[in-house]
Amino acid sequence: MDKKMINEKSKEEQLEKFHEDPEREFLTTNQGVRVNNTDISLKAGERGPTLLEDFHFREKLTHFDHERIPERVVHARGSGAHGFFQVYEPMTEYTSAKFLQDPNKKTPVFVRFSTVVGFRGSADTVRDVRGFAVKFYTEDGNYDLVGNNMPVFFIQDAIKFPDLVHAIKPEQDNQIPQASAAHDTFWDFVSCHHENAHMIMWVLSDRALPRSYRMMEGFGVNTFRFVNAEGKGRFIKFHWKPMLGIHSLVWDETQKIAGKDPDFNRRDLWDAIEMGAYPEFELGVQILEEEDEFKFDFDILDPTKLWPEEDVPIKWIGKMTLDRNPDNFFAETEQVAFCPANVVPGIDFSNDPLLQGRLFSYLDTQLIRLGGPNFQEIPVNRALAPVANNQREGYNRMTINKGKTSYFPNTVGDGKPRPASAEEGGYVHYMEKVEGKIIRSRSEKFKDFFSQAKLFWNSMSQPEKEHIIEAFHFEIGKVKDKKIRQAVVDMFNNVDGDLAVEIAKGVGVSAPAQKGGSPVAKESPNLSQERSERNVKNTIKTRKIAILVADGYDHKDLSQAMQALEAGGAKADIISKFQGMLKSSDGQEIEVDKNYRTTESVLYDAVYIPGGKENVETLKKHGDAIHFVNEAFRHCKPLGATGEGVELFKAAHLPDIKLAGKSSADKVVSDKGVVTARNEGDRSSFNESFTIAIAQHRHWNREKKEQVPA
Ligand code: HDE
Repeated sequence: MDKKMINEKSKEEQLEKFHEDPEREFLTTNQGVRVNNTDISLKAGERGPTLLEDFHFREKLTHFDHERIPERVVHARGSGAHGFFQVYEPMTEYTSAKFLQDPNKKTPVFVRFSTVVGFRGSADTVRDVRGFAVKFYTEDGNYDLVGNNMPVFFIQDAIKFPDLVHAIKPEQDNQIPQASAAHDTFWDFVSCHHENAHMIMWVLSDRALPRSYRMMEGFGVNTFRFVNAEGKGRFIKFHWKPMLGIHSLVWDETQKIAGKDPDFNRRDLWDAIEMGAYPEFELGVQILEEEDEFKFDFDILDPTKLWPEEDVPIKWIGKMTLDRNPDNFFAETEQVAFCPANVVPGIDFSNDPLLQGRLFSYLDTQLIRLGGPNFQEIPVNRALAPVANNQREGYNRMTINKGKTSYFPNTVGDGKPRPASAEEGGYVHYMEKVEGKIIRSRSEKFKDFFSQAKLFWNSMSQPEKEHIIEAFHFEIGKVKDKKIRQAVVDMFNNVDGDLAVEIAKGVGVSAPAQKGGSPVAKESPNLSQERSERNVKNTIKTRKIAILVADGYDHKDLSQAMQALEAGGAKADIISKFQGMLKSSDGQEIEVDKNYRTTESVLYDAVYIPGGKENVETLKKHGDAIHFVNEAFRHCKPLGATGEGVELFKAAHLPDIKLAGKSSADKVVSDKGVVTARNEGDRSSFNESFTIAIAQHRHWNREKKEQVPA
């Protein structure tokens, strides 16, 4: 492919060459021979043994027997999507990377989102870090930005990674528990490594329970470098910001979804792209001049630290749009191979000791996972930039290298392919001056484990703090060994004394003898999802709304609400006791999308009940409908009802909620995310208020929700 011709369609066109046509009429063997029977094996007599000469039978079974490859050591469970990236303005001052120069250029990307701990078939909504890996197919070669949805990491040095992963994965004797950190070995590891403290705060926060892959931030975590054409380098950190805002599920809900729809996040990503609601993320960079390297009270090479935005602002430099689902999960999402060492001219590494280890590990793991050194020839991994070198042979080599030479320098092959100078686009490593004794040690600033954990804690809103305490109660409550529980309480006493007391209260061990805590008083509100100024809370785009209906519903109510929801880009489902058609009070009909057996309130963002006397009388008798409303209320979701629909909320006994009464003075009542209107004239202002409530996502101010029987 001509380097200059790369556009957002280039990768799709390259992949097309490898597509098999599903329309083909005849079944064949792998040799292209038409098969005449694929149901009955060849036998010696009707009741006799199967014959070895049945080549089709043997080939079919042999292929099947070899269909599995090892899952990823970590990040085994994931979902992928194709898309493109566009920079906002030339970044020439900072980097020579070509895909960051021309705002008219659309560089194809493939993204894989993942959980970390669970096996390939585990549930999506577990408490975990999410992977956020992006492969840019640039004209200079592939660039992989292999990040997570949290800006820091557990450990400071890659040499500890096998210990961390062994501790957090299911325990080695009985392989329990699946996709969960809530067990002895993990918390034993944590309490033996206080450098985990900051990351644990993130993992126990709502960040670990994203509502959608489309609604979470992404971070490059490690410190990288931008290098411009003059060779000037600057330290950078990468950020991704979701255009739909940053939203989470609540813990109880995630547990239920894990059973009701273990593919929740995968389905959400797939459906959004199929619907044409393409997920979008802005790419941001924090840029730090080299002379400022030692300006901070943390070491900028320490991956357990973030750069507070108040000190180093984020510059938003471009946007990524995901607009195409993969054609084949295995071929693309499973076989894609990311590697932080895949960089292009203009992007370089730092001496972050975690990054340095990562630069080795990814290529190494692909060699076994994808069966040898030729995995970059797998279609999804192929560069769009031309590839030419003297690497040859190995398992499954696809390229047929022509000519005689496979060495350099040569005269036989006209000296080609030859190294390129910097001007010709050759990658030149950043010329950093390095000096030091060979030593196993880290710099002094790496040893401050608690300041940023406290910064994170200070930055949380009250409900977010409560969620973190509840998460500690779950995670540490599951630890059998009291010694470990106590060690965790004592460890977090170094972060915040009150937090340690609250943790101890829930897990049956002593509060610390002396209340401790880090002296840090600073806050960084953008670390909070609730307080972040860049969180988007003015759209209901792609939110899922459950509408509970029975025969005799008020047609006008229902159609007006549906119109308003759909106009805002939300997706409404009609839910009833049985699937089939429902009749309104004036004889209109509507088709039911789901019955109470096939869906649940946990799968929706909000619930709406239309009017209609008969409708509501029936709903009141359905335990499922009452439970649906109660559960949504308990999970702090927006609820809306019009006309007689308000009666269902009364029957559900929502504590301390003001509902619209019959007097016209009441009009639309919006109380803690519960929006109600009785009179017909108030429908449009109801729709407006309900939309605002949905855009808020969750209403944490329902103090008495614990009294709800859901
Ligand atoms: Fe990874 N990581 N990692 N990691 N990582 C892998 O590579 C590793 C780390 C991340 O969707 C593995 O192909 C080491 C931080 C993502 O395919 C493996 C260390 C961050 C993915 C590996 C880390 C990540 C991986 C397993 C510590 C955020 C999934 C399979 C030094 C910046 C990519 C594979 C995908 C996958 C090694 C820490 C992100 C074993 C040694 C920090 C998103 O190579």
